[in-house]
Amino acid sequence: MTNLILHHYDFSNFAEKARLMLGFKDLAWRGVEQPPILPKPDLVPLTGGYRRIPVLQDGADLWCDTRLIARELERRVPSPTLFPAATLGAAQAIAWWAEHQLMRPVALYVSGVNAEHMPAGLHEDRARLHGLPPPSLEAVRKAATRNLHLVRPQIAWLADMLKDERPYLLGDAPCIADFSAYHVVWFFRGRHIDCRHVLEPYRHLLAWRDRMAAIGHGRRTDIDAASALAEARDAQPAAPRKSEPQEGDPRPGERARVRPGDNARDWVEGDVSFIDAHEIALVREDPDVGHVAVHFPRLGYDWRRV
Ligand SMILES: N[C@@H](CCC(=O)N[C@@H](CS)C(=O)NCC(=O)O)C(=O)O
Repeated sequence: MTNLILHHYDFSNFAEKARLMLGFKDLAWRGVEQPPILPKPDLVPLTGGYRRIPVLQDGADLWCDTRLIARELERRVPSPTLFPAATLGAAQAIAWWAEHQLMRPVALYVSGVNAEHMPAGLHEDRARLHGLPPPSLEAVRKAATRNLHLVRPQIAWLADMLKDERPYLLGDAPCIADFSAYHVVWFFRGRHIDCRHVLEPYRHLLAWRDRMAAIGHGRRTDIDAASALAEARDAQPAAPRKSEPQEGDPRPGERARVRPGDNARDWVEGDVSFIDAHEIALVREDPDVGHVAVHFPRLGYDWRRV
């Protein structure tokens, strides 16, 4: 019996990163299928407004964002490590680039090619997320070609990293750089129209992709959302570790709100229960699930005192 629950949906690439990290750590976990667009009535009571996928749950603790999920899994299962000391700086810089520069043009390219085959409402939902009006199918389709020109040179960078036949981006073992780049490459399989031909010129890249896929998803079973909500309701947030606030940070017990620093508009509000240079956790009370602790990474997120 495992306590870990992953809120995800099958075609989410960030969820694929989380599933693969769970496999790398040889963990058993339970999956809850969440909708890919709003409303998300079985997720928002847990997170207090954070809507992205995936979210990791253990009882009344929720970890938002795969960057923090990676750290939490590493804390629980240090070996094999996602963060080898020798390549830590390069690995995190590559991970940040892959998810913050490479991912969006890949998403727009693949979604554009598959414009007619995406789930109903997805284009509108994502446009709203970016503060844009609903796009026409024609506009979504046109974005594919424009973004392919941004995708190609960056895919070539990845291929160049692997040209000397090293098994993984930074050496003999997979690290966080591989997981963060892999899920972007995974997305090329598209939904209906396969986009993997873009990768075909790169033999070593394809071999790396297959090695990463072979890591697998660990031991997965599926449960329904009601069971996950009940587990949160029946639990209390775990006792927090000792906080190490930086200058200007809110202290444990202070009220604060947090949201992703890019285009998300919904703040999550609560009492700070833990804070250090990497993580901020807020305890909030929800009418459906009682007290829950919602953990966010620091980098890429904004916070305000309330
Ligand atoms: N930085 C986040 C990004 C997560 C993300 O953007 N996930 C996409 C799905 S792959 C998402 O949730 N999009 C909006 C939505 O599904 O509501 C992470 O690493 O978890």
